[in-house]
Amino acid sequence: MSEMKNYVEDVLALIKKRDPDQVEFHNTVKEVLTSIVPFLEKNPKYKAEKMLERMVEPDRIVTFRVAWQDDKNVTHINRGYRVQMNSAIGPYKGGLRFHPSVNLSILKFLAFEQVFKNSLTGLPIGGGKGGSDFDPKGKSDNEVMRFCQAFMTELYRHIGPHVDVPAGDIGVGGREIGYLFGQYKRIRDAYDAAVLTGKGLTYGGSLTRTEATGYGLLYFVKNMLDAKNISLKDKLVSVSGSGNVATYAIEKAQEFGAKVVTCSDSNGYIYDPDGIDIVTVKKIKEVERGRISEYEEIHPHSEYHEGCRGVWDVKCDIALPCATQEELDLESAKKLVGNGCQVVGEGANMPSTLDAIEYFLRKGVLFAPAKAANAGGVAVSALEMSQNSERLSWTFEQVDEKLKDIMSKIYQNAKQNAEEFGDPDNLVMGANIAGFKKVAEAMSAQGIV
Ligand code: NDP
Ligand code: 2IT
Repeated sequence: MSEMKNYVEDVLALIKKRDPDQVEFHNTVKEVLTSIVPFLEKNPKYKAEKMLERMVEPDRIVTFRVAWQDDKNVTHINRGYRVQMNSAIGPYKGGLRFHPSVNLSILKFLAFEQVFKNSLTGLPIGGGKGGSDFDPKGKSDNEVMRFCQAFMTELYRHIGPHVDVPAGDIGVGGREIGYLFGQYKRIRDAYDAAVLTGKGLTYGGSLTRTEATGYGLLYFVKNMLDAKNISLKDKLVSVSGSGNVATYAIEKAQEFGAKVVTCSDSNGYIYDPDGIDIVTVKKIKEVERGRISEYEEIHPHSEYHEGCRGVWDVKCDIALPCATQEELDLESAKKLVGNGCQVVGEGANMPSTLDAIEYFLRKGVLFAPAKAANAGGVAVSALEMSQNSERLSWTFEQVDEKLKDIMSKIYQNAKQNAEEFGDPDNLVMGANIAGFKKVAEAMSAQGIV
């Protein structure tokens, strides 16, 4: 084994020894580190500087108690977290996730991904992630508000426009950001607009932020397909999820002329042979906060199937996993490829398992990895921070143009690095090297920290 492969293996062994239960974190670190070996071989100084050991250890982790009362005055206790992973190139930046599955392993994996994703955007943002095991499902608006206020009552002391800027993720959308912002403002007694992104348009939010991740995913996939002279027009697309990312991925895929035939939630999936009706999805999920099974009642020709993994059994040309981590395993990957799928674009964070990614690459599937393909959301978050600093609001078209440009640059950067390091279609390696390079250079320049 080469010296750098050994180095990577040693660091992977170290994180497993330190935190044996953090499987999601181990998986994402393995994906990144094993793919940057060719870069490390050309830049041996990073081994001498113990760069990998430094990068896998968060700057700091905050965990705290969140006590709140439901509408019946019953007290509940949840756990809150913020993982401040790396601030080499800017203030910590990354979403908050409210979901019962949230734990330190999941947040460390998300924060680690975020560091390199944010680096790829070309904008000055470091990486972090946070959240809680609170489940917003079935809670009243008032309960969500009280939870958000209790959460921010502790979080506020750890964040700030130049320190750490949270945003949304699973279970945290415009409603939650509004309640969080209100509480921050009340405690600080100052209007620090850029302390959170994904804000409402009436109080410092950016146009296009809601659409940015889904639209950005399609801009990235289009760049990847254009380079191969493949058109999105009339392609059959399977999307998983029906939340923020999935909704706007479906909308943009349809604008590009593709036919999206599926969407899903954690209970099951919809197959609509006529193409998913995005107005219905928005009505069910954004307005009524309902379940995707209701789609079938409105469109009786469609089919609802229990079990979300079945979504990958549907024949498609392009698969866009936009729900959650490790939702697409090797078995699903084999089904997709067996049914003729040639393109995978990751809207969610780490939706494909490591063996699924390896299989896609081996089979010549054009694969757009999450940290590059879904970076549009955080990129527009950074543009929201810029607008807040300027005290100006840009138009939808202005922000959308910048988003397109950023996604195209991310694609080119990943592609160039894939070519330079000898595996031209391997955008996993290309994106990881491109993202790593900037953070490593910045850390190196700042001394031993
Ligand atoms: P939302 O909360 O808006 O939607 C999440 C969707 O995924 C819902 O349809 C949800 O279904 C489904 N889902 C959640 N957990 C599971 C699960 N365990 N199994 C199956 N389905 C599940 O979140 P987002 O759309 O914002 O986030 C989706 C993904 O995209 C996440 O991986 C997130 O980290 C990533 N992402 C988000 C960005 C953003 O700007 N929002 C930016 C970049 C990445 P249900 O209603 O049943 O829970
Ligand atoms: O995973 C992600 O990039 C996000 N959830 C968006 C983070 C942000 O700060 O906008």
